[in-house]
Amino acid sequence: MQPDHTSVAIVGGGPAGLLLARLLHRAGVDAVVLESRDRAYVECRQRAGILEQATVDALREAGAGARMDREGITHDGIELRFDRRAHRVDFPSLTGGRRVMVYAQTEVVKDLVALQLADGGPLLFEAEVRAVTGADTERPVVHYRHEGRDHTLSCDYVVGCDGFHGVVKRAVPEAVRSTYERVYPYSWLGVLAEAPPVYDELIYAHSERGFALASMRSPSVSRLYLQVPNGTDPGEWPDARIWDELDARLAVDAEPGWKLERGPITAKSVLPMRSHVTEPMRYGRVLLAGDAAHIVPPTGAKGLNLAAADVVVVARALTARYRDGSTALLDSYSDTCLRRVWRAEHFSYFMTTTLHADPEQSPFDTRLQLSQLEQVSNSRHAAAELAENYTGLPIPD
Ligand code: RFL
Ligand code: PHB
Repeated sequence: MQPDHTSVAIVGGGPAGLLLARLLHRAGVDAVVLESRDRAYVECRQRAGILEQATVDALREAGAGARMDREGITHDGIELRFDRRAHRVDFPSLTGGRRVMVYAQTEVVKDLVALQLADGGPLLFEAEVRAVTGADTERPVVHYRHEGRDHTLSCDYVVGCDGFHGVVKRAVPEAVRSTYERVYPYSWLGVLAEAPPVYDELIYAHSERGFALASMRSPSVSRLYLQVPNGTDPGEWPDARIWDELDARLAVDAEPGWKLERGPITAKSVLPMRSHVTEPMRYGRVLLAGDAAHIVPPTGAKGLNLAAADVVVVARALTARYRDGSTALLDSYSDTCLRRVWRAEHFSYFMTTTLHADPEQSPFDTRLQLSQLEQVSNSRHAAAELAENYTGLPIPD
């Protein structure tokens, strides 16, 4: 049965849309989630891996904390490698006790889908939203296609959680919509490998050969990334070339002959790097959240966390609206989120441009990067700034 009316229509069943659905369900607000892809696709899309404390708290509040608390791995820092040296940034001592958790986006999505389906919460897969009309009226309408037929869903509010290529942002008229964008001159080759993680925390490496990141999914699965030129075909990177390049970019003088433990590579993909913000994040009865409104390059591990923070703010605003008729939080939604979004945009840009080798880069630029990384190693203030941004700012009340 396709519902034809609800209080809140949520477009997109990624982490933002699913988390919002659970938070609204807990607050007793009706919502329907429309997701264009099928369940298996949504659950297996390989993306982010690091959760900030505020995201962990939101998942617990949504009732989705049980498996995360059992299987997630708490990390107290990251290692920076540059100039063939390693420097660890210790989060708790620099931030008054903050940490991050390694728990993959695939698992977050699986947990949220299972919860939503377990109590019959409306979640339609393969329901592709084509347009939203009436954004500036009291009864916006979502037009979607499901099982070969066109349908409409009328509602009080539409929340566009439909990612960067989503359609909901088109409901904001061009005359009021501003976009800000930067495209980076490099991409990441991301691989999953059945090999134990290199180290018990993440390693972010600057090298003249380009950036490398060693992350993990579990005690036996590594997630590894290499900077590659835009337009790279993953076929140009046979497994041995990937391992050799990781060895070279992660090498430090203190451990001569050090090599990663190799294992079968089970997935390979290339991801372009882009920063993008759409403003405002609300127009009339339409709100944008997560990648639908902003994306960051993944170097700061912020994408999923920003999406979670947005929907926490949306959920509070809609809960207040349905509980006591107050629209104050809806009115301030865009400004509240954009302040946090721009901080994360800056941090992601900083991490990206400090750690990657721009193809146009001069030796002067490389010296500046190394000086910046030295500063993080030598100055408690610089390290604390990095740690504070990496572990994430609190979500404002
Ligand atoms: P998502 O996850 O893109 O979910 C949007 C959902 O909307 C659906 N959709 C529609 N549904 C109905 N009708 C339509 N017309 C629709 N159009 C789209 C889509 O099928 C999808 O299910 O956005 P959300 O929920 O805002 O979550 C954001 C995060 O997914 C994202 O910020 C991060 O994954 C970004 N990101 C990474 N972040 C990190 O912090 N670390 C990473 O390593 C990392 N890797 C990545 C990433 C993003 C990637 N993308 C988007 C290309 C790797 C990739 C490949
Ligand atoms: C990941 O584990 O996929 C990951 C971790 C940290 C990042 C980006 C990606 O900055």
